[in-house]
Amino acid sequence: MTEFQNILFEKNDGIVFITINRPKALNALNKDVFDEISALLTEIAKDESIRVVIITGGGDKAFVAGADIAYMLPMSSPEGKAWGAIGQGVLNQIEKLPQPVIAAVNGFALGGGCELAMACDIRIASEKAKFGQPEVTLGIIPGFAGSQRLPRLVGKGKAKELLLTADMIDAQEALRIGLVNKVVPHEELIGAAVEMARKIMKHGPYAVRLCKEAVNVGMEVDLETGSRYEGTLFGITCATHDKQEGMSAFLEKRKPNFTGK
Ligand code: DAK
Repeated sequence: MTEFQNILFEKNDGIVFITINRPKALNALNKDVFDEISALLTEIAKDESIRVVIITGGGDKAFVAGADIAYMLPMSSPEGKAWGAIGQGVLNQIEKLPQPVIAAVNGFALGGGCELAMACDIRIASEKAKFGQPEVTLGIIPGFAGSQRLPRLVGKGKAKELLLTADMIDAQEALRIGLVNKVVPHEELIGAAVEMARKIMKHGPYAVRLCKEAVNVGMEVDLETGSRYEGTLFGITCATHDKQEGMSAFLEKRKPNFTGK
């Protein structure tokens, strides 16, 4: 894969680690960062040997402290709209990636950083992590769908409170309101993300992909339409080798050997 300036990536045993790496600016997001993440995700989506992606932040302070404020300061209205489309596009790419994506939130996840974490399938937070949508303190509103994903995760009332007060919350509060799945000691963060990745990787890769898709699609439509969609995907799994293997293994009291076919 290509060399990058703003992100690091490493592939190990079916897991790809992406590190947003601009620690001097607390990993703030600009177009270059998004272009690099997008190019890497395009490659990852095509690579069936990659089973889970883990995203974290470089340095010891931040996951991502937001969109880059210096980059946004001179933006005109059309430029701001275009910038929003770039960020939303990459976050949608994360959400729709065939493989599950885990955010390992190692510090500040503010503004665009919180939005990035919310686009991931699962969020594991270090006990040092802090979350917030401080856009209104800058005279703007979220632009990478934070006003849309936050209420879907924590409910309308809590989302409005966080968006309107710009309060920064700690990892335990994020856990309490359902913004993160798990909080772990800081030094155990990557280990916890890998442990969860390995748990997912034990299962049929194709089934895992379709499960992610069923939830993503179902959350945006009514229950009946979502259930019908789930039924279609279930039907597809019935045609797979992995379904034969998984069910035979259960009946034969052995571990399944899934191939993703
Ligand atoms: N952008 C640029 N630089 C940042 C940054 C950011 N978001 N956050 C931190 N930095 C830089 C600081 O300027 C500082 O740089 P130097 O002065 O060393 O050159 C360096 O990182 C270290 O930061 P601090 O010195 O401030 O570190 P502290 O530990 O004192 O404070 C902090 C950490 C995270 C509490 C603080 O840095 C902070 O409040 N940062 C800003 C957080 C923030 O407001 N984030 C939200 C950004 S707004 C849209 C599209 C996108 C968005 C909105 C609309 N449209 C298209 C409509 C998204 C908006 C955002 O994300």
